[in-house]
Amino acid sequence: MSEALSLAIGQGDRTQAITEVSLALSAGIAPDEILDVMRAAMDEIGDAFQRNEVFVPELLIAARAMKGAVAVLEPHLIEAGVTAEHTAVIGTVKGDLHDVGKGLVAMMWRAARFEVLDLGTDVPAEVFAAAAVEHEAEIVGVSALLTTSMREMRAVVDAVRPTGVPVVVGGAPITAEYAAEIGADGSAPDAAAAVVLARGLVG
Ligand code: B1M
Repeated sequence: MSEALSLAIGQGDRTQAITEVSLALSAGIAPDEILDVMRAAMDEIGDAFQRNEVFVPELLIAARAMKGAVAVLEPHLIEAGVTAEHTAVIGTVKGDLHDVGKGLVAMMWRAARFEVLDLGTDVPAEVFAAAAVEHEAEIVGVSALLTTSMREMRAVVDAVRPTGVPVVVGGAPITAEYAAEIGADGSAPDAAAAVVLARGLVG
């Protein structure tokens, strides 16, 4: 499974990626194991991009294939029929269009019984703050994948602070030190850790 799925993501073949995920699920492979294969494939294409071996269109179609395949996995990762116990708002900062990792965090939070309002990408700080109030959120999640856009996180923390809702941050360039520096209430290196963090903050 892993080679064919990895290849399908790398080549941006959404249909094949979906087929491979369905086959892997039918073969009884654990959903989180399947997800690990897809994440590794995305890392590979990111590295190839850095070496100038692939370009933005290839990244884009790889992300589209990944999102299609994640949609097939989602119901298997989320317990059927669970009722939400907490509320959260999540989004990617202004100036940043990366949404695959943010989508995974949203999905894992839903699986952990959070009702999640996903604001999408390129979200201004004041929109996070307004949504936190409007949806009576217990936590605000902020994602950034670029060393340039991560600076926007400070604006989000500052905008949300008066609401009293805790803000957690994450994304490839984000460290615990950076989160502390901008006054965030926590950070997580991956979607599974984001669940532990969110649960800890909402009690
Ligand atoms: Co872009 N991109 N990209 N890209 N892209 C990166 C991030 C990059 C590292 C590639 C590289 O050079 N190796 C690089 C950033 C370099 C840097 O800033 N240091 C980069 C660049 C440079 C760019 C552009 C500037 C390229 C250009 O135009 N010249 C441009 C910027 C556009 C913009 O946003 N304004 C750009 C564009 C794009 C596409 C649009 C083509 C596409 C995104 C499509 C989409 O998301 N719908 C894209 C892609 C696909 C990537 C890579 C290849 C893959 C990202 C991804 O989906 N990873 C990426 C390289 C890489 O990551 N290896 C790259 C898989 C995902 C599961 O992981 O998002 O890290 P990730 O999420 C993880 C954790 O980070 C964490 O949990 C997730 C799951 O475990 N996490 C959180 C994320 N958010 C969290 C929030 C939390 C907690 C944890 O709490 C709230």
